[in-house]
Amino acid sequence: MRYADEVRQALDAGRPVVALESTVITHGLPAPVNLETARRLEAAVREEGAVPATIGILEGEVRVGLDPDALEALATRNDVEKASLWNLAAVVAREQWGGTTVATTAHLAARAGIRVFATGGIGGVHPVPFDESGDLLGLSRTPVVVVSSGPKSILDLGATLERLESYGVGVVGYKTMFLPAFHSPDSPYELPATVWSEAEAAAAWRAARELGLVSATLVFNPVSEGLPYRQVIAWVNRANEEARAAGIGGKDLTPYLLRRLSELSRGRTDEVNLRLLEENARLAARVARELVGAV
Ligand code: PSU
Ligand code: MN
Repeated sequence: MRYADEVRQALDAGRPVVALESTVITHGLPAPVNLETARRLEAAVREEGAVPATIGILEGEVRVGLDPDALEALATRNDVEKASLWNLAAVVAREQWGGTTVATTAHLAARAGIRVFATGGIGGVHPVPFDESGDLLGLSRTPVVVVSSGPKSILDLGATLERLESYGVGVVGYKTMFLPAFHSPDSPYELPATVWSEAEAAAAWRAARELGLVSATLVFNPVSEGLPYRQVIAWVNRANEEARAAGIGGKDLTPYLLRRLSELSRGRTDEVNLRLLEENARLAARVARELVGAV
């Protein structure tokens, strides 16, 4: 693992650091929005007084904090693997390039001593049988704060929430009692707990450490201006049917569905995606500041 100087110095000095994932750059958003977004997220973290550490794999080397050239290379090359936990070691061993998923980024962040991580939406249970994101089990054994806008809307939200309960992943809504549904700020699914401030979110993470829990603390942050839940569900159902008809599955399913949603909504889902990514980066930075000095 190689650290950017700025990240290394911030960690050594106990200053707030926020990890950012790279699959959203390499497989989630289309070019050139992906690179612009990656830069904007780093700027948002800085504006809130923390140091951004985008995590990715360059020629088999895990980088914690990417310089502008590295970020651009990851965003523009077409030979970048989607590095989930099951192929992470192989990508490193074979000296390949990789965009790290939520589970992978969370693991690497925890290993680097970074406590807070921001993303758009976490993976979960797909409506097709047996396709369940490695994010779920991964987050059950990785002690970091993960700020997201809920499970991605392409998923079975009810099943995803049930699975988070089964795996004992810590879940709190940020100023909401209902599960945010990524592109929509709400859904009918009730959450087990709510925090009303950054300080309360940080306190939940501290309590988890004191209790010896190993799971992540998921902070679900509803997007400020989203799309109506019913409308998103209609697009999602259609995209899922198309994926099934076209025989698309496995690791290609999530990128395919996100792109289809963007087409069906004429870009409105992308607009919301960018907004929530930035809002999550900002909230994560504020939570990281609350955790300064915590053990
Ligand atoms: N959220 C987005 N875009 C994405 C992802 C999340 O807005 O591309 C990525 C995350 O990296 C997440 C991954 O971990 O999709 C989940 O993929 P899968 O369902 O194959 O585990
Ligand atoms: Mn999958």
